Formats: sequence, structure tokens, C-alpha cells
Amino acid sequence: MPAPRTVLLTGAAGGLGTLMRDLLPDYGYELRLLDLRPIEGAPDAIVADLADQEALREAVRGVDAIIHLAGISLEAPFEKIVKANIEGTYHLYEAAREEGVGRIVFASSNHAVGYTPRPRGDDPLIPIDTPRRPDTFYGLSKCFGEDLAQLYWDKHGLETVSVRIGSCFPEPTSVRMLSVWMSPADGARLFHAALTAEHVGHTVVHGSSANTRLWWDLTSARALGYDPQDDSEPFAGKLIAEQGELQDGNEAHAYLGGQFVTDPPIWPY
Ligand code: NAI
Ligand code: 15L
Repeated sequence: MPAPRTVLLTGAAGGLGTLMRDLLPDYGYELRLLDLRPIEGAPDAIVADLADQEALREAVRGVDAIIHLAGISLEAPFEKIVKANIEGTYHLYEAAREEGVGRIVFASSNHAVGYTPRPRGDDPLIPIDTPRRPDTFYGLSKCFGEDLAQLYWDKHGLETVSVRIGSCFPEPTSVRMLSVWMSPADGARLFHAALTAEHVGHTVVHGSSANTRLWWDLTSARALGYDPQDDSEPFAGKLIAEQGELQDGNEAHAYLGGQFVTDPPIWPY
């Protein structure tokens, strides 16, 4: 597959979308932007809801690949999750199939497997084929997205890399994040690898930097050519001094999904 150049970035107004709008052009991509919300300084961005099938079909026409970030990114009532993340992702895949787009990079999440106990001591890293254990309706919608991706590969030959993103923010802000943080620069490296690796079929990868306190296995991401350069460890001293170490008896510290297991942040809209 030749390296894709024109890439539709859905969710381009969001936190991760904003970071990637800055970073991905350096890899030679021409980005077409889409979001429910207008983007300041980007008058050409497509303002559309994932429910609008006509708009999606037009948006994907002629692109080489799609990075699909749009959707509800926190916990929400089931009905809202169904509309944005389940039906919305289905509409995007249908548009891509109809317009012959060859590859999608799907923003899955650690919360698809959020009830997986975090490794302690000498426990092995969480493998990529760990059983699904969603911690929220939000995590459940990411399980759906991964299965949809598998179906569209098996049935239609549309390739996907599903990236189970840990926490991609400019800096880690909690002790848990020290283990799952993906620096924005490593995020761009991983998306670039996912867009350019050959013959990915449907591949699921963990998305994080090469953190000293890593909880999960990065082998399938590295197999795409991803070579993470960052580590959260320089942030550890300050965060641990402020928040303390993760505690054995605390349920919010017991699982990969952290606080999503006990008290998930709620989508505000
Ligand atoms: P965000 O909430 O900042 O951005 C999501 C964007 O999607 C927003 O700009 C919103 O307007 C747009 N959107 C929501 N519903 C839409 C709809 N129906 N139609 C069109 N656009 C819609 O989230 P963030 O942090 O940028 O995450 C991006 C993606 O990556 C999300 O799918 C999230 O689930 C996933 N992810 C992010 C992680 C992170 O650390 N930032 C971790 C794991 C997964
Ligand atoms: C996610 O899936 C969320 O979209 C993001 O906002 C963070 O909460 C992240 O997971 C996390 O687990 O830190």
C-alpha cells in the first residue's frame, strides 16, 4: 500500500484532534478535518455530525485513509453512546466502504479492557489479546468499534488499525497515567506507523509511550514500525509527591481503567 497522503481526521476539534492537527502535517499528510463543532482558524473544516450519512460520504470521497477520533470520549447515557459511537462509527465505515477508502485508524481505548487488573510487581505486561472487559458503556462502544473493524476487514477488505489509546495529553496528570501515557509526539509516530505499515488487515495495538512503569505490551504496535521515544518517568516524582503511590486497597487503583471503574468522568454535553 503506498503511503497515504490525504487523510480525513474526524474529531479534529477535540483534544487529540488538535494535537494531531499540529503534528501530522510534518509527516507529509494533507489533513481534511471533520467535527461536530467548528474549528477556529480552519474555515475549510467540515462541520458535520456522524449521523449525517450524506455529509460523511462526501467527506471521505477521495481520501487515502481516515483517522477516526470523533465521538463521545467519556462515559454517557447508553442512548447517547449508541448514537455517536456505535451508529456514528458504523456510518463512517459504510461511507468508507462505499467510497473505496482502504484504511482506517480507529481510536479505541484502554477502557475496552478497563476491568483488566493492573500488573503488580513481577506480573507480566497485559497482552494485546487480553479478554475484553469494558469498564463503561463508553468502553463497550470501543469493543463494538473494534469488532466492526474486524467485520469490514473480513467481509470488505477495508483495513483498520485499532489503537487502544492509554492517555494522550501533553503531560500525564495522575499516577495511573504514568503507566499508560502516550506523549503527543509518540501519538503522531504511532498514527503514522498505523497509516503506512503494509498488510495490517485488522490489527489491534496498545497506544502509549515507552513508559518505565508500563502496564501493557507494545509488541503489536512496534510490529507496525512504531518506535516510541518518550517516557513519563520525568513526571513521576512530582505526581507521586502530590498524589501518593497507587494503593492496594483502593478499587480505583486496581484496574487498567482506573477511575472509570468506580466513578467515571461524564460527557458534559
Ligand atoms: P474529545 O472529546 O476532546 O474530542 C472528541 C471530538 O469528537 C470532539 O471535538 C467532538 O465535538 C467530536 N464529536 C463528538 N460527537 C460527534 C459526532 N456525533 N459527530 C462528529 N463529531 C463528534 O476527545 P479526545 O480526547 O480528543 O479523544 C479523541 C478520540 O480518542 C475519542 O474517540 C476518544 O474516545 C479516543 N481516546 C482518547 C484518549 C485520550 O487520551 N485523549 C484515550 C483513549 C481513547
Ligand atoms: C479515554 O478513553 C478518554 O477518552 C480520555 O479522556 C482519558 O480519560 C483516557 O481514556 C484515560 O484513560 O486516561
